[in-house]
Amino acid sequence: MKLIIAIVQDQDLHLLQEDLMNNDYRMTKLASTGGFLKSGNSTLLIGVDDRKVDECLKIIEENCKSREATTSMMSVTMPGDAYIPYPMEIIVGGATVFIVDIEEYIRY
Ligand code: 2BA
Repeated sequence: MKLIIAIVQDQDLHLLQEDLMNNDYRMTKLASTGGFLKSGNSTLLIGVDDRKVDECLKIIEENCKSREATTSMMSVTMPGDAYIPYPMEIIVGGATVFIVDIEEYIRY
């Protein structure tokens, strides 16, 4: 068994969860915050049989889209030590996925 940890954008969450539920996956959704943008995203914990990992990843890939985002966190140093924030375009990936081996799965 594996634990799939998928960090996804909030915009994709609803359809992704629906698709996973329709395909009989069990999951837990955690509200999370990206360390870089410091804005909200969602983390799904999905426990799956080894033979269903590929199918689950396909569902995640199909439902999660990359998007452009602008951040103004960067700054340039000007003479006199003034910091001027400037916008920076970044691409936020559709999903960041970690796959972890599960030693035991118990449901009481
Ligand atoms: P954030 O940390 O808010 O990052 C959002 C996007 O900002 C990233 O998209 C990436 O395009 C950019 N970014 C992040 N750190 C950067 C840096 N040091 N310099 C320049 N650009 C940077 P993704 O890579 O698709 O990541 C989306 C979200 O997935 C992240 O949100 C974070 O919550 C999570 N994540 C990504 N890699 C991770 C990792 N190795 N460990 C834990 N969480 C991760």
